[in-house]
Parts: sequence; C-alpha cells; structure tokens
Amino acid sequence: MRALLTVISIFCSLFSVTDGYSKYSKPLEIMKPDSNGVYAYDMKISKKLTMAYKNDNPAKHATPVDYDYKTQTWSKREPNQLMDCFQNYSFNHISDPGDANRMEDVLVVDGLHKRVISINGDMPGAPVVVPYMSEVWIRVSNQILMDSMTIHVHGIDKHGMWYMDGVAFVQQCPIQSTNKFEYRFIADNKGTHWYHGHMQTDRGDGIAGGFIVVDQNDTSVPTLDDRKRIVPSREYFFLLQDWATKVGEEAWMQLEDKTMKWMYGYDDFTKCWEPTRTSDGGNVGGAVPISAILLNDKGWYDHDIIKSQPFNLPLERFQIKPNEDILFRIVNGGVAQELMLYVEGHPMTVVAADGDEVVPMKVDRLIVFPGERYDILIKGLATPTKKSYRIQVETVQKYFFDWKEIPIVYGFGYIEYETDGLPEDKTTPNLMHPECTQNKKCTVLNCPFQEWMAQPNFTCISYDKLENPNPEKIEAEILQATQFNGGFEEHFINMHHDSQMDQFLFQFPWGIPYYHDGDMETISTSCSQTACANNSMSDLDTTCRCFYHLEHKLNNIVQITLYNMGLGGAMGTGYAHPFHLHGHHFYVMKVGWPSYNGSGFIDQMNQDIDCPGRDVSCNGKKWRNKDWLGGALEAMNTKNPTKRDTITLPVGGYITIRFRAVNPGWWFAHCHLELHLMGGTGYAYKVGDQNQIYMPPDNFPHDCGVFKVDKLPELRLPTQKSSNIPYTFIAVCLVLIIDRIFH
Ligand SMILES: [Cu+2]
Repeated sequence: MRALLTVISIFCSLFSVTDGYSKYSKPLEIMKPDSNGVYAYDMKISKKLTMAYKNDNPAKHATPVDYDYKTQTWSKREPNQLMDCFQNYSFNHISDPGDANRMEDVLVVDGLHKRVISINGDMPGAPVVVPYMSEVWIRVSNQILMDSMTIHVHGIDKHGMWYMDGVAFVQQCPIQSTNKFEYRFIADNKGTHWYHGHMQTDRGDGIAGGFIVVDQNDTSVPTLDDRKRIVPSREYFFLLQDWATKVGEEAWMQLEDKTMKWMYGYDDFTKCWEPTRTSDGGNVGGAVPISAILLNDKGWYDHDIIKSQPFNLPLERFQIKPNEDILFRIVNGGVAQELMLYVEGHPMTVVAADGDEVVPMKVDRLIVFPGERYDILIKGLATPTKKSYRIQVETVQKYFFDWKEIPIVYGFGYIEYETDGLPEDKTTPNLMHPECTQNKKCTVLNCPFQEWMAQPNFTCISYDKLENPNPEKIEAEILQATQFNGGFEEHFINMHHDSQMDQFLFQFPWGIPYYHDGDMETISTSCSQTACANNSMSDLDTTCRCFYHLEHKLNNIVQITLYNMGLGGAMGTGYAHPFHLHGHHFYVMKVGWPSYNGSGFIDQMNQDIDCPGRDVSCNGKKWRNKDWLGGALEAMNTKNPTKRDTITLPVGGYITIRFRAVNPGWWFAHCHLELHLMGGTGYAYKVGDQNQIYMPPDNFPHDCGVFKVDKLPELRLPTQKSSNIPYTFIAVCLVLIIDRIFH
C-alpha cells in the first residue's frame, strides 16, 4: 500500500505546476542535462488567464481567484458555470491541502484577469540556467490559437549557427500556430541573458524569461574589496516589465492608425493619452499606458494602493540571511520604459553588465533599459531591524508632452530576512528618495542624459564609466586609435527620426534572405537612396519602408557610430534608443552627449558629428574632424572598454562601438523598444560572403515567402508509377535487340 502511495505521489508531483504564484522567489539552480549531456528544455507556448488556476481540477475549469489587500487573503470563485458568478470561497490550506497546489498555478501579473502568453504556464517563463559552453536544446511547441512566434536567446552569439538565433523572417520562418520548432546551439557567452519572442509584439505580451550561463569551474563574482572574489551563497533572477494596459497588437494598431490618444479607451472621455518626456526634454517612444511595473510575474494595477501599502500586496519576495551575499541577476524585459531601481537600506555593487563582468562599482540607484542586464551584489545587514526591505522600481519619465508633471509608476519586490522575531514594517513608504540629499547625493548608473537637473540630489554616472576588468584580453586592434590599413570598416547610422535607421524604415523580408542570395527582390523591397527623401517627413513615412541591411566583411574590425541628430526627431526632440546587436558583442568605445541648458534640457547636439543643427536632416553625416575617419577617433576608451550587446543612444548624442565580425551569417540589430522595432528602427546585417556562411541543416524549414499563381491551376493527378513500366520495358527490349544484331 505504501509503495502504491509513493508511486501515486511521484506520479502526481510530475504533473503538479510549481512555478506559478509562490510567495518566495526560488534561488537559481543549474538544469540537469539529459543522458547525452544536452540541456534540453521544452517550451509550451500558450495563452493563459492571469489571476486564475486550472490545475488539480477534474473539470479543467479555469477558476478565477481574487486577492483582498485589506485582509491579505486569497479567494477562489465558484467554478460551476451554472451557479452564481460572484460566489467566492477562501483558500484553506489546512482543510483543503490542494489549495496550496492551486495557488502555485496562479499568475498575479497586474492583479487583473486577462489573457497573457505563457511559457509552460509561467509569465515570465522560468529562468533557464545552463553551464558555459554546454549544448542547449530548446524545443518549442506553439500552442497559441492564432499567432505565430519565435524564440530569440538574447546575449548568446551562437557562433556559426545564425539560423538558431530566432529573428522571424531574417533567420527563420515564424513558428506557425500549432507548429513545433527546436533551437540547438552552444551557450557561448557567460552571464545573465534572457530569451524572448522575436515576432511582432509577442515579447510584450509575455514571451520572455531568464537565460543564465554559469561557469561551473568558477561561480565567484568580484567585490569592491580590492578585487577579492566571493561566491554568492544564493543567486536570484528578476525580470522587470512595464506591463501595458493594452495587448501589443492593439498598441501597435493605435500607433499605425495615429489614434494613440485613445490608449485608455475610445469610449472613456475622461482620459487622454499623450507622449511623455524625460527630464532632458527627450521623448520616450511607444510609452503606452502602464497597468503595472512587474518584478517577475508580480505587480499591482491600483497605483494608489501599491504606493501606499505595497507590503500588503502579493509581490515578489527574496529570502536573505544576515551578512549573506546575494547576487541579483536583473533584466529589463519591458516594451518601452527604462526603469530605475534600488534596494532599501542595502548598498548595491554592480558586478556585470549584459553578462560580462565589470570592475565592481557601488551605486545607489541603477537604471535598466529594455534589453539590458545588470548583476548586482547585495550583502545582508549584520543586524536587520525589520523583516523586509523594499526593492523599489520606478519609471524615469518626468513630463507629459505639454510639460505637465507625469505621475511616476512603481513596482516593488522585497528582500525578507529569514530571522525570527523581526517586525514587519507596515508604514507607508516615502518613495521620494529621502536618503538622497544635497549633502549626500545618490549616484545613479546609466541615466539617459548626463545630468538629472530635475532630481538635484542625484548624480548620474553614464554607462561608459563602467570599466572592463580584463583589458589584457581585448584584441589590440579593437583598442587601436590610429588609422587602419585595411581590415577595418566604419559605418555611421542616424537613429534620430521616428523609427528610422538613417532615412529608412526597416521592413522585414517575407522570405529568408539566405535562401534568396541572387533574387532578394522576390522577397523584399530594396532600399534605394534616391527613392528616399532626406528631409520630408511625409515621404519618409511612405516611400522608405524597405529591407535595410548592411554587409560586413568576415573578420573585419567593424566600427559603427550611431547618432541621434538633426531634423525629424520624434515630437521635435528624438528618442533615447536602447540599441541591441545580435550575433556579436561590441565594445563601447565612446559616448558623445549633447550640451544642456541651465535647466537640464537638450540645448545643442554634440558637435563631433557634422550635423549643422536640428532644422536640417543629418542623415549621411560623419565626423566634423575628418582626421577622425578610418579609425583615428579621438578620446575613445582605448584602455578598458566594456563588452555589451545592448546600449542606449542619447538624444542629440552618439555612441561608437567596435567589434570583430567573426560570426558569419545573417543577423539583426535594432532598438529594443518594442514599438520602435515594429515601426522600423532596425537593420539586418550579413557577415561574410555567401560561401563563408554556414548552411542550415538540409531540413531547415525555409518555405515561408511568396506563393503566386499566374493562371488557373490545371487539374493534375500524381503521375502513375506503372506508366513508367512500358518505357522501361521498351528500353530493355531495344537493348536486347541491338545486342542480338551485333552478335
Ligand atoms: Cu528606439
């Protein structure tokens, strides 16, 4: 009998869902490989109702649940469809042990009931943790009823295997509804990365999760203590999201229709959406109304309640012990907003950016842009005075378009001490950063501007102040500050217009470029310089949508200067764009900022680029000082540039990046704001000639594209095999006859 019970309980545990709502975030753990040593992970992509459970329920009812912040209790609704729809029952884990299991299936998200895209029932998907250089096998089953999707693992270069990178229509055909697709590659880059959808708006609707690559031989991280390294006793992951009130498709349609002002609803006459600005006057593109800031799957839709009593809400909690060293691996997986965070009462040490180690830097606040990752080290207090300390996450937007002040949106998590007897702090938090004062200013890493005039008690540290701890490992040619004799290419790209790369709006091809080397025009619109007006906004919108792509010679040092200047900036100023490069990591060689007036507003664009001013189109511009061309850019960081894959381009300024084009294939580069990418802020790039690009497996699906039919199809049946027999028979007879004649 006992054996039978054991078997039943093992059987049940296989089917229990364990990654939904749980009070405490689980520390990261390395996955177990399969018997061949491969790290195989199945991803079932399907829609799921938030604030509901479906497991442990014979009728498979999705049962909505509700949370009462006043009593901090959960209840479940009556699942019987023939009974009162508002009948609620309390969860009782004692009288009904199944309730614990049911709660495990609940995604909180913003506390409202709606459909999101889930990965194995989670949103975000569970973090995947694999060893460095291990073989990864992600097996995707698309069970979304209507939509196709893909998975991109952001931060892994997948050397040679460009077709495993997941960009729909550049690297693969979309995975159609009901279809399956497998990704298989080497985890070739250590650190904190993430996976996300790369088809239209699927990322913002829920397809995202952590992807962590761990060096099993050395799990230590650097510290401020004279480069002493320590092994954190626990590592936690969290993904931040600016969770929108609308699904991505509706937000995109409203942008396309230019009906954005009804973002709060076409029939709500009390509220009108308008664009927002940061405190330097720069716009923030696609900053659609936010329902909640999520830390993992948890936030709250009622902005007044989360600001006044976050401690009463079901938010993410991370356990810690006094003096314990904890590593937080943080991703901003959101769609539009850069987010600032800090941990109450606990200094943060930044130890890695985009997965790559940096010289440890102590900061008071950290801003993370969509696509970026930072690892921060926290030390537990020796004598904590309360049970829980707030992780505060907030938007950085300052003004509406008409300069009215914008309300900040907040998200919270908690670190909670595993010490008995500590009191829970139930006082309304002061969210206005009271510990940052005129005498003791707070440092903020990664501001999108040079100084934060609207927050005089903040001191901005720009991301180029981060230092590479291992500069001796950087190739000499990356650091070369004199002109190159061959093997070098220099590109300039203006990202100033509203969703343009130079004057082009990127348009995805409708087939895979690799398979159309000689006939690209059959699957894409080519970009013609002459067809694109340089300074007329109306022409920009209509004529310049094309398959914009660059070509890099294999093994060249590539230097790209992205700038953000001239006429045509969105709403007159332009956006700060988080730029992400697939396939290669780059070194941050130089950041050029605009100049600001006494109020902190962008005054003049950086003078290093030959852009006459904001009234003239500045596409196609280069260095004002021609001596800087060819690799001799002055004031680059030739000492210790950091290695990144996502970095923010300031409004009115520029960034210069370098990498060696070692990874042949078709890749992608784009702004990581979802609606900007949708709008056209991206380009594909090809590294190497066609014969230098590794071929995908022979059975790689590449039949997306165009089917044309130029006449009424003929009615044809398959050719009968037997009809070949007479010809074969006749041929054999002829051979025999000829043979007879010649003998
Ligand atoms: Cu952008």
